[in-house]
Amino acid sequence: MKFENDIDTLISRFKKKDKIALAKLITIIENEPERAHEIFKQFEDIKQDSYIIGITGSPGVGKSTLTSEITKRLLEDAKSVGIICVDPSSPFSGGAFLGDRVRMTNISLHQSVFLRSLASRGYKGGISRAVFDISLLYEAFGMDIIIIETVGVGQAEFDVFNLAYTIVVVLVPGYGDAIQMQKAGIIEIGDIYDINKKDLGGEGIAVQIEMMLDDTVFQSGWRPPVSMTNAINGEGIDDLIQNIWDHKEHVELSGLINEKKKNRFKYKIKELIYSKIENLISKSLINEDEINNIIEHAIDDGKFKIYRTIHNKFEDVNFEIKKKN
Ligand SMILES: Nc1nc2c(ncn2[C@@H]2O[C@H](COP(=O)(O)OP(=O)(O)OP(=O)(O)O)[C@@H](O)[C@H]2O)c(=O)[nH]1
Ligand SMILES: [Mg+2]
Repeated sequence: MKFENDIDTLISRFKKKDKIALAKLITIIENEPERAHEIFKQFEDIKQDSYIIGITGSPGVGKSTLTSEITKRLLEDAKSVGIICVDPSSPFSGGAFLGDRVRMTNISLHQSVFLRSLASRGYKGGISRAVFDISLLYEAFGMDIIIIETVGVGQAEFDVFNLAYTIVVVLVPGYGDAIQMQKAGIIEIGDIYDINKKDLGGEGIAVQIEMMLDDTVFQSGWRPPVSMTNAINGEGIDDLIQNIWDHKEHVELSGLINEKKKNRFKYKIKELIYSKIENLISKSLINEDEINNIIEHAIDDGKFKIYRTIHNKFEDVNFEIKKKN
């Protein structure tokens, strides 16, 4: 089959570090996740482990600018870098997608850098499936470092962080009350906090975070450090990178890295099962059209009658899941 050959040709070009082949394989994996295994089975002899860094924070805090500054420094150290930007076209940041492109174009032209932007919706098997598979491709390509940028709102983006080894949470001055951050759950996921746009202040929020960290018990023995950066002129970036290396060392020396690696796959397996179940449900129980049909009647029939409709429809539903041996 022609397509088979295409994959074979792409893979042999990929193994010679052809970035166009990498781009094409990513596209195949994005659009046809069920084919990913055909690609990955040809990489079984590859041992490369990339170190995976997640950078998260509200829209517009400077994640992309930081990512490109960090990448520039990594290139000076002769490291190769694969970048995945999730949801750069977020409606909150209006047009940031273009901004990402402009900011990141310079670095992404470099032979040792590859950048892929993903919208957070519209992927079969979900966004984290796509991010997981693309990160595997980057590893096979031989990237030393992988950076995943996400806006960290919504479950899908949070899930992405099961996939990274070091998570940098980026905040900016004026972001508001630290309690709000705690409520948003963002404070719990950081291994490192970075207050960007220090040219606009930021001492206040730094103190708040330090106080919050003082009140927290860290079972892993790692207390997240807090750095302050100006991503535009590069101030503080070296400190931030040092914090990343310190955390990497902690994760590696404590053996946590193996837990994190296992966790990536545990997460992957669960996700696969859930997506199979979801497929099964929408194929054989109820699809989007039927759901729309039911809610369409909710307005005419009244909100209480819909309870009866739903009850009647699903009362006798029973599932039997059989496992193939
Ligand atoms: N004053 C100041 N502006 C900054 C700094 N870092 C980034 N910016 C600006 O903040 C804006 C947003 O930067 P991005 O890097 O696109 O932010 P982001 O977090 O990637 O944004 P999204 O991907 O849309 O969530 C841009 O106009 C940057 O030039 C900084 O340290 N100081
Ligand atoms: Mg961005």
